[in-house]
Amino acid sequence: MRMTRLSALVLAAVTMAAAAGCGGGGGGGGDTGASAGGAGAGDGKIVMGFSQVGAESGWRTANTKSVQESAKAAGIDLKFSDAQQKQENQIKAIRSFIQQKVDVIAFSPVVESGWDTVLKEAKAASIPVILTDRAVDSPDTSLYKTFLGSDFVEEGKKAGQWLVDQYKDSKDPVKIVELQGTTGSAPANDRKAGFGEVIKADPKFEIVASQTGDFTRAKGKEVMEAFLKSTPKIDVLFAHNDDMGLGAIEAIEGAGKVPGKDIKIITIDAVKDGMQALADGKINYIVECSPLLGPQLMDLAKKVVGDEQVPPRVVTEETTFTQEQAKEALPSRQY
Ligand code: GZL
Repeated sequence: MRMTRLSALVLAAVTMAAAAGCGGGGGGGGDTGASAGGAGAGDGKIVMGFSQVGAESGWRTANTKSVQESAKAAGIDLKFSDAQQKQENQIKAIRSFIQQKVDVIAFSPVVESGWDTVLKEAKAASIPVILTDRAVDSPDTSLYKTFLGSDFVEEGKKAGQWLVDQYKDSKDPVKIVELQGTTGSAPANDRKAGFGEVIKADPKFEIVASQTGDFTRAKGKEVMEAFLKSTPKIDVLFAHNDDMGLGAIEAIEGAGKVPGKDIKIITIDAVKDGMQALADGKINYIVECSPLLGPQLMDLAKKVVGDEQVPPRVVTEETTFTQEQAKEALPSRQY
């Protein structure tokens, strides 16, 4: 029987559809969610679930912009969640990404501990996880493919070394107050450790007060006001990020003192507002912590989804700035 043209076309269409369904190349990708487009994107695009800490600082805003712009440029479908600095919101977001069968999960853990259970759920669902910006303290490193971010201990050491160099010819006591980042976060723990390790070499350095300002300008101002009331003599402020340092500057000026002169200030990040204060002489030294992690994150995601090997640790490149260097660098700063 001669097959009519219509029957032949119908048969061809049915055959092609069946082949596509078996290959799992499109949406669904079976129940592992591991193939491209695992979250039903249907268009073969990688789907990334990203849980962001929040919007607490200029650094975070720049980091979010970098991730979102890089996902778009990489053709990655980004499902973005802002946790408002709450761990329970990040855990909820990760569980939601697992339910949606995304191809890869990336997140910046607001604190180091308490992630094993939800990361084991992602592993059981065969969804690879990338840590970005901050680390977790889980001993089971099989729970994530790689950690992309700064070496916060090194950042703290750079801050401490500048202080040691500044006071190398002085014998007088140097009274330091410290504004710590978010309690329990990797940057707060490690910056404190690195700074303390360097300054302990000389007993003239003493941290007379240390408290969290939660990486925000408002809290940094509030805690610095308390330090100024309770601490008779302050020579130096070490703030774990620019935003807390900028809040502290408001408190110092409110107390009738000159920031950068009466109280030397060292901060970490090098966001635009911090660099401006450095150039204006209100901050004395800034250790850079780059938020521009987006491009590297998307490259790592493509490799991880493609089952390619990735290094377990990717450390971001960063430098330091004096007041003079800030004046030169400001015009070309991206964030
Ligand atoms: C560091 C990042 C920190 C920044 C803060 O990588 O996690 O969080 O230093 C930000 O500005 O809030």
